[in-house]
Amino acid sequence: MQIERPHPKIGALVTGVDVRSLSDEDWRTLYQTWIDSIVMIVRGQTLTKEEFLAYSRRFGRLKPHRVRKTRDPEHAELTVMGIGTKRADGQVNQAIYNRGGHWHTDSPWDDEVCKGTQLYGVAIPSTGGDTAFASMYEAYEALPDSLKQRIAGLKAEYIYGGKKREGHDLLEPEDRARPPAVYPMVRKHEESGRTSLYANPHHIVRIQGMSDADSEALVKELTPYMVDTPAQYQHKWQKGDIVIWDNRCGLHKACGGYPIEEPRIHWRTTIMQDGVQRRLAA
Ligand SMILES: O=C(O)CCC(=O)C(=O)O
Ligand SMILES: [Fe+2]
Repeated sequence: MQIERPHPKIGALVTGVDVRSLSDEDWRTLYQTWIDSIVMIVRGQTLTKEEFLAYSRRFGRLKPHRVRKTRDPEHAELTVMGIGTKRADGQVNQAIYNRGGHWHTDSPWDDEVCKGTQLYGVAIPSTGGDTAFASMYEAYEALPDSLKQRIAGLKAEYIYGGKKREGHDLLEPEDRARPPAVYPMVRKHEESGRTSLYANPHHIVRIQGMSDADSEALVKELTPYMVDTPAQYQHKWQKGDIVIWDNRCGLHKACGGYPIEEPRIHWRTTIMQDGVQRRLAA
């Protein structure tokens, strides 16, 4: 097994391993590499859905995604991304084509902490379709002390799609009115012990205890620290890549820009963190 870390702050590329037959030592190394690098690519895999699920489960408890429409019919814990980018009338279905196309963390709207997300590249377009990642440890580090003090102790509320309810047509009607989940804006990672900024510009609805205008202004002030950090990695997919990212300390976005007539298909699992309190808005 070889591990490359081209950027010291974010990203690791693992080659020369088959995740179906890992030694205990290689598994421990992989897990720690992921915690250290925020986003880890394991290249060159050939997996069935069951094998992908079994490997994903090693990282933690899997949860079926709130978007029921894109769950695999036989495996609720597996979401199939990228099916149906074109509507019957030939128009682009933006909710599918552009899914994840904003800087965000996954499932901040869930009352349970979402530890990680794992994608397996099934069909990769010839150009475009990258996924970008940014370190929220570095975003926090870069904040001026005055801003660090202003956000200390603040909590924010999140719902699926944020204020604009983007992507709500992917949700079933009964899932559209769920209460917001609450997350501290400065968080200590439960495994690395490091501090990161958690503000997720896409799914946020408000910062608690602030007027809408003040809350919006503060998120606007924080956003450049999150999205312009030099601690970024842009992944160019290859078929057979498994990419896992840590939602507790990173943002990501789908970069789009791939030909609509070419398939871009990923299998996806959502990995939850146990032993942390549920976080519903009071
Ligand atoms: O398709 C991508 O590149 C990322 C999609 C995404 O944001 C997700 O699966 O959570
Ligand atoms: Fe995402």
